[in-house]
Amino acid sequence: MDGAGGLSSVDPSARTDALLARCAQHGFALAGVAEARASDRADAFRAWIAAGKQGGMAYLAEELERRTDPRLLVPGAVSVLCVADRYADGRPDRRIPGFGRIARYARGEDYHVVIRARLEALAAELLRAYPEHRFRVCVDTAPLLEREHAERAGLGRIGKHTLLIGSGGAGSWLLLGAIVSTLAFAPRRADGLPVGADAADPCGGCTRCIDACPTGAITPWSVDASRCVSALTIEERGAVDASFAGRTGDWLFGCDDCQEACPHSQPTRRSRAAGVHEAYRPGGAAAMPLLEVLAWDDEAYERARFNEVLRRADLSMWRRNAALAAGSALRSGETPESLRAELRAALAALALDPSADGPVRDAARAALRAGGIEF
Ligand code: B12
Ligand code: SF4
Ligand code: SF4
Repeated sequence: MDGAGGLSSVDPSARTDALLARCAQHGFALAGVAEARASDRADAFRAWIAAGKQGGMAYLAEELERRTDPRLLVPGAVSVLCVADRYADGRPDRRIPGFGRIARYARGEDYHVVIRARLEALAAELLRAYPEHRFRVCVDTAPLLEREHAERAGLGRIGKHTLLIGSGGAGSWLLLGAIVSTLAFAPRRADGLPVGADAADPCGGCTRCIDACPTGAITPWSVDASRCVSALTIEERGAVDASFAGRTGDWLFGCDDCQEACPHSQPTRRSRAAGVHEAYRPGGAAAMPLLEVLAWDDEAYERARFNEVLRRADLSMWRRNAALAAGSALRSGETPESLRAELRAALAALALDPSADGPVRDAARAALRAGGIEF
C-alpha cells in the first residue's frame, strides 16, 4: 500500500485509484468519490422540515446546517467517499394470507454493522498513512445527506421515491455508507461518467412508486415520513394514528412497496449479475404469522429468532404492527373467511387485554373498524 501508486501516494488521483480498489476488495458493489460541498437542494430539505414531513423524527430538523454541508460536519472536509452494498435482487416475495412481511433490508445482518466495520477498517488504514487527517465514517445515523453525495459520486440517480437507483442495473436495493475526509481524493464517478455530469433521469413520466405507496406518502422526490409505513412501523414507538389501520399493507416491519413497483428494481438477468452481498442473504424470517405475533407475550418475544435489526422494535411495537397488518388482511379480498374470523377474534381479545399497552389496544380497535367491525 505504500508504493508510489498506493493509498499513501502524494498524487490524489493515484491514491483514489488505490482507495476504490480497496472498496472493491471489501466487497462494495459501488464506490465513488465526490467533492465535499454543500447540498444543492438544501431548500428542498428546509421545505420538507417546514411541512412537518419528518414526522416523529425530530432529530432531522435539529442539525439542518451540518446535515446540508459535510464541511460543517467535519471541519476542513474536502472529499466524500461513497459506497453501496446491494442487499436484494428484487425477486417478488411469496405472499401468504395472514402473514406480515419484513422489509428486505432487515432480513439479513444489520447493515449499520456490516458497512461500518469495513469502512472503519479503511479509515484506520488511511489514518495510519495520514495521522494529521480526519476520516469520519457515516452509516445512516450521521447528519449527512447520503443519497445526494452518492448521486454526485455517480453511484446512481435519486428516483421520485427519493431512493438512490444504482448504476449498472443494481436497482434501488442498495444500502449506503460514506467516509467524509479532510484528505483530498480526486472526484471519481462510479458510473464512469465525467465528474459533474448528470446521469439520465431514471423516472421520466413514470409514477409507479407514487401509485403503489399504500399511504400516499410520496410526491415526486419527497417522502412524507409522517405517513410512510417504514417510519410508522420502525421509528414510531408509540401510537400510530388510527386512520392508518388497514392501509399499511401486509408490512410488519418496514415497507418495500415503492421499490417493488419501480421498473429499475425488477429482477433481470443484468440485475441478477449485479449480485447481492452475502451478509444480507436472509437469515431469519421474511414474514411472520400475524395470529402468532398478536398473541406474543414477553417470553414469546424473547424466544423469537430475531436478528439485531428486528430486535430494535419492542414487543409492544410488534403487536401494534401486527394489528395494523391484520386490519389490512381484514380489508383484503384474498383473506379466506376462516382466517378473517380468527383475526377478528384475536384483535377483539387484544383490544380488551388490560395487559397490552395502550397503542396496541388502540391499533387493534382501529384494525377492527378498518375491517368494518364496530368495536
Ligand atoms: C430519515 C430516513 C428515513 C425516513 C424518511 C425517508 C426519506 N425519504 O427521507 C423513513 C423512516 C421514512 C425512511 C424509510 C426508508 N429508508 Co431511510 N433513511 C433515512 C435517513 C436516516 C435520512 C434521510 C433524510 O435525510 N431525509 C430527509 C429528506 C428531506 O432527505 P432527502 O429525501 O434525501 O432530501 C432530498 C430530496 O428531497 C432531494 N430532492 C428534492 N427535490 C429533488 C428533485 C430531484 C430531481 C432530485 C433528484 C432530488 C430532489 O433533495 C433533498 C436534499 O438532498 C437516511 C440515511 C442518511 N443519513 O441519509 C436513510 C436512508 C435514506 N434509508 C434507506 C432505506 C433503505 C430506507 C427504506 C427502504 C427502509 C425500508 N425498506 O423500510 C425506506 C424507504 C422509504 C423511502 N421511499 O424513502 C437507505 C436508502 C438507500 C437508497 N437506495 O437510497 C438510506 C440512505 C440508509 C442507508 N445508509 O442506506 N428512511
Ligand atoms: S416505503 Fe412504503 S409507505 Fe414508505 S414511501 Fe415507500 S411505498 Fe410509501
Ligand atoms: S417507480 Fe418510476 S417514478 Fe418511481 S422511482 Fe422508479 S422510475 Fe422513478
